[in-house]
Amino acid sequence: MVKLVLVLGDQLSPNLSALCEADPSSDVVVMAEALGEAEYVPHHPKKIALIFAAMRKFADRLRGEGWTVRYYLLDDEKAPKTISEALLRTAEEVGTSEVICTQAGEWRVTDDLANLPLTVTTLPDDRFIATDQEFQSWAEGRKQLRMEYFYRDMRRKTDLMMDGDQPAGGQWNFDHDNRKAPPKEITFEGPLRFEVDGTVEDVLNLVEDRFGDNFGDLRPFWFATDAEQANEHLTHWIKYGLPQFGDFQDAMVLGQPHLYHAHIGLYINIGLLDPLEVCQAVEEAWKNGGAPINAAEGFIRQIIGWREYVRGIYLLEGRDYVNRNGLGHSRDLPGMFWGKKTWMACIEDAVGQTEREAYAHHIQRLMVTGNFALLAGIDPYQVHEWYLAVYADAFEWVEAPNVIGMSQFADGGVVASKPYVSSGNYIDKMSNYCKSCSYKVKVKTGPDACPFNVLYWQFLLRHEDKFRGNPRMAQMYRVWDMMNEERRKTVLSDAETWLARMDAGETV
Ligand code: FAD
Ligand code: DLZ
Ligand code: SF4
Repeated sequence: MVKLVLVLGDQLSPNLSALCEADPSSDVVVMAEALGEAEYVPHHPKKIALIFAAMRKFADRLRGEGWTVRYYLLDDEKAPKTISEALLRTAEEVGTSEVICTQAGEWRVTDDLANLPLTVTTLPDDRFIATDQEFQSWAEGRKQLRMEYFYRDMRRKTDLMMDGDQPAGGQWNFDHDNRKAPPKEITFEGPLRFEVDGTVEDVLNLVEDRFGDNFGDLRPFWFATDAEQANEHLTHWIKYGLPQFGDFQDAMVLGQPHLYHAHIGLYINIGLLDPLEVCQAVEEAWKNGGAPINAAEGFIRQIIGWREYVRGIYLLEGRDYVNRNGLGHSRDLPGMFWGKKTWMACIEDAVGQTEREAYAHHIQRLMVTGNFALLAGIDPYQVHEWYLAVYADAFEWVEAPNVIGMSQFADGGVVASKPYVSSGNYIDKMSNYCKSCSYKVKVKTGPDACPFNVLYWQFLLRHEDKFRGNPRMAQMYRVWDMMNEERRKTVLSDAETWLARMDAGETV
């Protein structure tokens, strides 16, 4: 019997397990631009355009390789609204009931496929380095699931940057070299930008028409949309960005969205680049003297460590993970996350570039927008939906553990051993934002005080029962305990006043 081979918008890899299992001479590939996928959160228009353009080009590539592809265009009058509908319709047309798919990246899609009245064979997604079973066995019986130990296993498994069974350079982790303050001069001009071709232009017109009101600028659109371009992008970054990637990994510079970051998550996550091959290319550059060890190790750790680890957590923790709210936060996400004016230079820059580029780098996501949402006590589900919508690389399996776990501590400490919170000091040390801010980072109370300064203490006090006993937070509570009573009262009332103004919709 003919089989349908489902290829989802983030499965655009020629060696996808479902494609490897099928027969191009008889089986039919199904791809669908589905409104349901485009609308389950209000995705950034650049993200939708990236996925649709890359899907169209991948379908052409498969046809060129001899596959029969049933591709549903979103603007077809009778376009199916969901992936399930596309499969059911094609099954009827072709006269089959058999579907092969590769495990989807989201529980939502996995469940939809499992509920189809068709025979669906699901294959593992072997584009990941760790199998589901490997992660489960690693996690079993451990009290704490710390990424660092998992990462070492992945180094051994891939043999990346290893000297026999020992890490190259005698250390597993060179993170202490990767926290330099922002550079005065930036020598990397940023990611390669690609010309809009006919396929991309068609998609841009469609996205403009159907999703033009979503938060985010569609144009100028310059992303890579096929494997060839993504590889060009990678080669360019390895040559010009990687050498300084490690040093300035945690730095933030006003008006510089990418610094030395790879801008590669979006391409890996939809299958245009293979994570292991990307790491091998980086290792090669290091071996040839094209990058220092702290840059190469730091980058490889993000991919075979963090990226694999968060996927393992997503699968392990199950469907309910995105609803966790361990700190009981319930404030609504304020307008400044959707571009409303704020006087906070750091938030304005991080949100502004998110609006323009569907991108922010890790420290902006964690220590600016994430830190703010956590300190302000925003409902973590709303924070989760925001991150899932606005970043071009956001898919729930990777976004949720980063947001619900690492950033919002809503999972009660599965991912992080303590909340990632800081006062304005950290942002001042790692960026040049505070120099141009209307607030004063050195001022601790009063109308000019940096909001992070007062919200930080209010957060610690709000959750004293949970965190005072955490040895990694003891120092913070000691500082609070040493503050005089009058000062403490002022800090707390300033925090309340500021939050009330924000909740009332004032520009803060
Ligand atoms: P680089 O800094 O150049 O890093 C290289 C690669 O390492 C990334 O492309 C990514 O594949 C991987 N990586 C680095 N850190 C992580 C991490 N914590 N988890 C998983 N992979 C990692 N990453 C996503 O891919 N999708 C998301 O939706 C996403 N949401 C995030 C939300 C929050 C609150 C935080 C704190 C982090 C999030 N991350 C997410 C992780 C990380 O911020 C992005 O992968 C990174 O910023 C992408 O930019 P880049 O490709 O320039 O990364
Ligand atoms: C994110 C996304 C979007 C916007 N559109 C589509 C689409 O039209 N068709 C499709 O197959 N996939 C799309 N995707 C990616 C899916 O949402 C993704 O496969 C699931 O979220 C699982 O990771
Ligand atoms: Fe952000 Fe505070 Fe610095 Fe302003 S002063 S940029 S609000 S950290």
